[in-house]
This record gives sequence, structure tokens and C-alpha cells, in this order.
Amino acid sequence: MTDTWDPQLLWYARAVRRMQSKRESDPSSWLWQANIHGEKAEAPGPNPEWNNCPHGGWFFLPWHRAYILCFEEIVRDVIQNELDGPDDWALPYWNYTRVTNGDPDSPESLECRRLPRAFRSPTWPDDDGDNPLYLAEPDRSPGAALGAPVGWTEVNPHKAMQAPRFTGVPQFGSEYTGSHLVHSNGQSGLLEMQPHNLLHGYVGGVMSQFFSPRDPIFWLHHANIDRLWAAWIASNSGHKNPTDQDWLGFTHTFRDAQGNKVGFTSEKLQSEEALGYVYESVTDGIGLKPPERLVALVAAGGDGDAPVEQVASTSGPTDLGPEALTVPLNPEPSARAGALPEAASPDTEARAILTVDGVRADAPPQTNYRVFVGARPDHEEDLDPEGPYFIGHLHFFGAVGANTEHHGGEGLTFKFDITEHLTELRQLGIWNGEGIPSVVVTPAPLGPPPPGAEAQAAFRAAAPTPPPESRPRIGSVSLTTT
Ligand SMILES: [Cu+2]
Repeated sequence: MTDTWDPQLLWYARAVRRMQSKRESDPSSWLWQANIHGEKAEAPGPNPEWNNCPHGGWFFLPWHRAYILCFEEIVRDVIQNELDGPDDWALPYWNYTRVTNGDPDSPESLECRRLPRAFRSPTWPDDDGDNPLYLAEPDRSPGAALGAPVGWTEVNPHKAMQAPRFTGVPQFGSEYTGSHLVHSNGQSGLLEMQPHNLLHGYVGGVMSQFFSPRDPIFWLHHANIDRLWAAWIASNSGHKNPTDQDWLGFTHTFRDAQGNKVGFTSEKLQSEEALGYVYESVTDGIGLKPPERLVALVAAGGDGDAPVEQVASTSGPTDLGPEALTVPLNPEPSARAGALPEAASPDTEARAILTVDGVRADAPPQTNYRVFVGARPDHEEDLDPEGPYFIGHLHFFGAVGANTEHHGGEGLTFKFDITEHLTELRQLGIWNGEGIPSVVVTPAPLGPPPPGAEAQAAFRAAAPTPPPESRPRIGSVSLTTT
């Protein structure tokens, strides 16, 4: 099939191929650049410039900004000086958060959420094979590879873009982590969680692991994350970056196109204009308020602050599969019967927290998961991410395979504050305040297959379910009140 590509993507593809032909010891090679983020080796080597990506901490945004800035300079240099191309190449951003006509299900919106065609085509536009932007399964999930759009509820950045502050959990840019890089012990900030982590999980394969920059789409994904940071600051809502010297003064060191070390403080990384670039738009694709569920909050009884109490927990790991399943939670015998309904009352300060620990997999599960509270696993209508049962997503980014020690070998931890959810379930009469509402986990379905009979047949043939060897699982789940 003959296709035309945007010249920016065509030059990008040529540069990627060129960089892939360079030795790994060359800082401008494809592999060196990816290794900065994370090595593929089972036991990462001792190069201190590699395996440095910070996730779950307040350096996530500035570090990745410097990373893609230096990468862009290297690609531009390769295009200009090694391929005789233009001297003004710029890294494009993949605007998967773009919505047209206010409708995330419009054909144009769906198109934005498919992996761009140049990345899905095994061939170059002239039909020659060996397109370096293309990766096949299992290096990408079947759904992403075939052009099924990522779900809007996984990428809508609304919650992050509305966060009033940069620092904290849950806030825009994650928690204070002092003056050193934290790899993945911390909690992701809101933007890092969604769309960042969930988009990594949707593309799957290489993108769900720390050597994800080996997939050429990584850089366009991070350009969009970087753009959303710029948009959050530009939104006229008084949003501010940290003013702490531990953040401002930290130096992020990378290599320039000549292979020399260059350092950027977070302070310097705050303004993309000062760094020499601007985004086409910082108002397009910045999130949509999810539809409100009209629930009148009725005051229920309650008596002030409750002590921290474990209400229920699992007694062992839970294997996740292709179907919705109920996590077997055992009520804590010593817990007060009133602890949970008190937390679910709008009259008390108490909160109900669901903690999902030890989320990991042996190979890319090729899907994210959705978590519901109070839902019935065999009722599809309950498993609606816009309904009252939905509490959030799980992903496996950085918790896949053996090489996860560097980034939390015990798997990822997700904390969901389900206080308002429980309140709503009571008011809707779904939960009467007695017992433990069910916790249901199910793979996140993808959007419709792309147009075209052939694409649709291929899509149906490749059911988007986790491969058996991936063994996605949860270590433990606990429900506490505070
Ligand atoms: Cu990333």
C-alpha cells in the first residue's frame, strides 16, 4: 500500500535507521540514547549515564524534557550533517489527547488515538520494507499494532490539568523526592499516571518496559507529555513549578550532538521558549471534563475522626487474566463494623483507601486494567469507566520481566481514595453499608478497530488479551480507613 508521510516523520525514520546503525558505545547511537532511560540487559551494566530515568518523583518532568531536547538535537544533527537533510527538523508530538467537536468518539478524535500510520506500516512510503518506525508483536500490543485507538478514559488528562499544585500526591508533578533521582519507589504524579503510564501500557511490548525509548514512538509520546506540562503552566490558573532549591538547582546531564556532556538545571528547564522551542498549541488536547453523574449527596450519620483501621485484605496474590475477576477480600475480624460506612459518610473526615500492591508481570501483558468497586464482574453495564463503580486504572510500566530490580522489583503500588465512590454507592442504593463491596479488576478494552475490512479481520484475529507467559498479577489488596 502506498502511503504519503509527513516530511518530519520521513526524516525522522531516516535518522532512526542511521542511529540504529551506530555502535552502542557512541552517545549519538539509538541504543545509547535508549540506555540513558533503561538498558535491556538482564543485569544492567555499570555505565553511570545509563538507567537513569526518574519515575514517581518530582524530577520526572524536567528530566524527560532535557532528555527529549538533547535527543531532538542529535536527530536534527544526523539529518542535517549525515543525511544532507534540512537543518530545522523538530520532534513532532503525538497528540493522542486531541478531541474534535468536543466528542472523544468522533472519527477524527479516534484517529488521533491510534498509533500514527507511519509507525504501523512495515514499509516505507515507496513500499520498501524495513521501516524503522515499525515494530511488530510482541514488541507492541496487538491492539496498538493494528491501529485500535487507546480508550479516552485512559488518556484524558483532565484530572492532571486541573491539579492546583505541582508537588504532592495526588498532584500534577508527583511528590518531593529531595535532590536525587528516584527511579520508581514513589507514587506517580497525575500527569505521569494519566496519560503517561497508561499510554505506555496501551502501546505495550517495548513501551511497557524501561528500555521503552527503543520504540521510536516513545519520543513523540514524551513530546506530548512535555507539551501538557507547558500547557499546565500556560493555563492562566496560577499553576507553578516547585520553588524549592532541591528541585530548581538539580542538574540533569545528557550528551549533545557532538557527544559532549551538557547540564540543565530544573530551573533552566522550566521555560521551553528559553530552551529554544515552542509548541504549535498548548490549548489543543488538554482534556475534557468527564460527564457528571447527577447524584445528590445526602448526609449520613457519623461521628468525627475515625482511627486508622484495616477493614479487609487479600490472603495471597491474585492472578489477572483476560476476563473480569473479583479480588478475594477477607474482612478483618478485628475491624469495627462501622469503620467503612463512617468513612463513606460525607459528614466525617475519615477516608477509605484501597491499596493495590505488587502489580507486576513476567512479560508485557499488552493491556492496562481497570478497577471497579461494588461492581458485578458478570454485568458488563457495571464495568463502565464513566459509571459509579469505576475507581481507576492499573498499568505495568516498569514492572515487567526480570529486570525490574532497578525500578522496584516488588512491583508497583496504586492507592485509590474511594471515599466519594463509597458515598455514591450508598446513595444509589448499590451498597447498604454492610460488608465489603466487591473489588473487580478487568482488562481495559480498546476502542473500535480502524476502518477497512482487512484491518478489522486482523484485529478480530488478535484478541487483545494478556499472553499467558506475561502472568499479570497483584501481590495484595487492602482496604483501610483513616
Ligand atoms: Cu515515558
